[in-house]
Amino acid sequence: MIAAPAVDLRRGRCVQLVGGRPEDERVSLPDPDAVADGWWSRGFGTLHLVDLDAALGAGDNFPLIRRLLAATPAETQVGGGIRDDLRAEALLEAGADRIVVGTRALDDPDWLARLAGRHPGRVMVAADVRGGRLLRKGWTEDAGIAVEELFRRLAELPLAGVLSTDVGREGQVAGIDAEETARTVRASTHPVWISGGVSSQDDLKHLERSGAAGAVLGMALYTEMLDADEVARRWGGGSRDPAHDGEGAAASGSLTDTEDAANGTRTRGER
Ligand code: AMZ
Repeated sequence: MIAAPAVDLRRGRCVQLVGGRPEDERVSLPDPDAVADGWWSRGFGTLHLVDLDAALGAGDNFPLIRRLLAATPAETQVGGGIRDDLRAEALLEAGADRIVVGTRALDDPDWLARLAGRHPGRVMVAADVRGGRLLRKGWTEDAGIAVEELFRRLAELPLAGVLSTDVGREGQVAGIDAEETARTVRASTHPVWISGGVSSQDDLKHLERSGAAGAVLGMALYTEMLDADEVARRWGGGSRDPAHDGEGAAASGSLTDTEDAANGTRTRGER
């Protein structure tokens, strides 16, 4: 299992919201480039980027995302406001390893099938859930479909995975619903990433035992409730030990990196 730090972007800053509500912004950092660099250098090999303005239909952070994708050696998944081919293709061309689609994937199964068919293994579907119901448009509207039904619809598509976010727990640092997340992992034929409320190493161990492919970490990392170095060592998906760098790069298939043991910095290799 991989743990990926969330880099949620709003008005050019890296933020953390509680429950996805823009008025409840608890973390706001002015330099997302430095944040992304920081997670990589602490040992996280995958970053989860979200354009909150685009998800909420209030502008976007596309130039910033393009810059982050160009600069980071990390594997990346990007979501938020991907509702047409233009934006989906632009993000993939800009270097996103995977794109995460929510609203349009729920509204338009044919569009999703075509997108996934063109980019097998590079599209994830976001299942943003509150009380068993799926939400759309920045978590502001009920999508009118149940999670199980969505998973049934997705079963045959060549997706990279599904990302299940427990909206009610997002930003609360109160832990996951262990039973519910295990049920979600079992319900999908695709690799399942879990997001929302992941706050402790016990949560991560539980998700790993349940068979989750990944966990997205937000508030618990930014508030240092989770020890980033410990988490990265076990679940970062890369190793800061130079002896393992070649191995990790080969396994991920998308990056080669080297670490200068003398000064502890990583240099970017070919993607
Ligand atoms: O915090 C929010 N209000 C929020 C958020 N984090 N709203 C949407 N999102 C994320 C979803 C998913 O990864 O978790 O944006 C993505 C979906 O966006 P869209 O535009 O495809 O529905």
